[in-house]
Amino acid sequence: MLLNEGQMHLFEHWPELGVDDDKKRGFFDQVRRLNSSYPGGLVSYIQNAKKLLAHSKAGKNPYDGFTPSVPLGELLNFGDDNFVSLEAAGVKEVRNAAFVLVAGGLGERLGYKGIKVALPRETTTGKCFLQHYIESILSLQEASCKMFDGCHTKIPFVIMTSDDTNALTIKLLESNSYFGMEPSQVKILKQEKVACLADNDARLALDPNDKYKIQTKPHGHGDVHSLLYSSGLLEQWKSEGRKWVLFFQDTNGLLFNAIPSALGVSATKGYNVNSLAIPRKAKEAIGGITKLTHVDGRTMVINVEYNQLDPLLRATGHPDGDANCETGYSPYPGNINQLILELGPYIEELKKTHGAISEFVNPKYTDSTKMAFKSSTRLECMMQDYPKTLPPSAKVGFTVMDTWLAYAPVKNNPEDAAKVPKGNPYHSATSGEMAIYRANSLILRKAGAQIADPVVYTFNGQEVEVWPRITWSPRWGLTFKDVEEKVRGNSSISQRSALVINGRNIFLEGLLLDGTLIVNAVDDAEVKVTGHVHNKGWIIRHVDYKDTSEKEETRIRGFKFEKVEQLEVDYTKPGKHSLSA
Ligand code: UGB
Repeated sequence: MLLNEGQMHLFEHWPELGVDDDKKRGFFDQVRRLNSSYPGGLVSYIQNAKKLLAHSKAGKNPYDGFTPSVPLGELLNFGDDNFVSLEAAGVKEVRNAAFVLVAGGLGERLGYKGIKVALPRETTTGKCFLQHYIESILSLQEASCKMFDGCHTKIPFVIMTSDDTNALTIKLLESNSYFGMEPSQVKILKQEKVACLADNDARLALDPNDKYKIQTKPHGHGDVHSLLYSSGLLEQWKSEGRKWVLFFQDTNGLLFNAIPSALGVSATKGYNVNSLAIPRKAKEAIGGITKLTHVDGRTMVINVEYNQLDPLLRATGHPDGDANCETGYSPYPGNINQLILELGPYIEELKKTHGAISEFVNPKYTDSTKMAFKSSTRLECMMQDYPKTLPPSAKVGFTVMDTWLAYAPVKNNPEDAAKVPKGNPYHSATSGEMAIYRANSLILRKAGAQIADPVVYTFNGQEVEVWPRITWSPRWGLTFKDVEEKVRGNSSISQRSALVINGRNIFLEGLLLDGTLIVNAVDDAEVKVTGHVHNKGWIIRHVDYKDTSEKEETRIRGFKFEKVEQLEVDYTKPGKHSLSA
């Protein structure tokens, strides 16, 4: 098979039979794995690569013949009646959902040594992203089941890992008892890397350190579709009556603020595909959701990656390319790669494609003749390209939400973040954490509490707003209505304060907080928090990212808390309690 596909070079250096035979067997083991993990096998991979490399060399634009225009979608306003009713519809529906986290990426842009889902989402509680995601899913499960007598569903949670993240992800789950989720609810699907390509003829590259091994690199998050298809999980979910599959990325600490209402949109609009989006600044490094109309009449609503949107616009009569409009934002909403797919049509589509997703190749050529590569390349694919193969009858929509509510990923290292043009988001560990406090502060404000204005600090060269450090466990404030019901009377929180709400039935009733307060309560305890809490609190200290005496998690955010004084109360017994300070 390899010889037929022009891969003779892989064997040219092989010594005669009897020499290195075990290594040769190892080579074929790897070939077998590469063959079975790609839809259509290695022959398809090599043929696809030849085609895409030829297009790349010829400078062919994948969007040739397409004209972009601004698509129509759902625009939500946090906290209004429509938002609240969509959240209720989403919570009701979530018992029929399954969640899929793509966490196979190394996070090269962030440069963090560990896995990204193990990073603290915020350092007031120190809870990591994975813990927050699992607690959010469990809270949604509980809230959804409560609406239906006798519903005991366990929402499935799939994590896609890769060789780079698999062992550490399993270790994180096992050493923390799956953060309270039943281990049987969690399924790990490991993506395989794909073969590297050495030249324009798609000759496979050998590993520079091992001539019996083909060099491999990640294929991208688009692998999630073929893995789900081949795992048999989709059919299993269908037989259990499930209706929705929700995909999300590794480090967006705000994501679950958006899930109930977005799922509500999918359910009420009957969307087969619903992409979550935010207002996007022109040139921001997130894809733009675009309507593409082909000269032959075909149309699709699809993410166009940030590096392709600008040339596409320029080539189709928009001389300014990817530019902000009068709103101060690009007219193309930003894709945050959180997708909600309707399970039935998804399965039907995957039966046709087996999960293969439209691919691309991005070789770095040595010069303009495009005859040779600086280093080997490979085919890549993205999960948001799933709609590309859908028929025009498919209902493909999107939902735009406020950025402060829905999106604050941790992708960039401090040095790169500091270079982000002013006004564009940093997407760093610093901004990711500060975004949690800002969102929680704004949500509490909307619920009627008085929250002090933020002050501006500079950490690791990034100017950020520092709001009171307010956090709560997902079971406290899953939806805006939950929060509204728990904020009663006149409560106020000063800028230097930190508040941790850890329990389901904790009510803020005329709390005046100036300092640090941590309230922990078991589920059956109903706690009224009132009165004036004043203490020295937690002081924010700067940390330089080059200071290796600090932990990497701390250095990349550029600050830490000095815990000078706090009030921490634990309610471990059921019943009514009052914290009247
Ligand atoms: N991932 C995998 O699971 N496997 C892989 O092989 C690669 C990644 P990045 P990217 O939200 O700002 C995406 O690297 O791909 C996981 C969208 O394409 O963080 O540059 C990885 O673990 C873009 O349109 O992002 O850009 C992580 O969870 C825009 O929405 C996820 O895939 C952008 O995200 C994303 O990987 C964004």
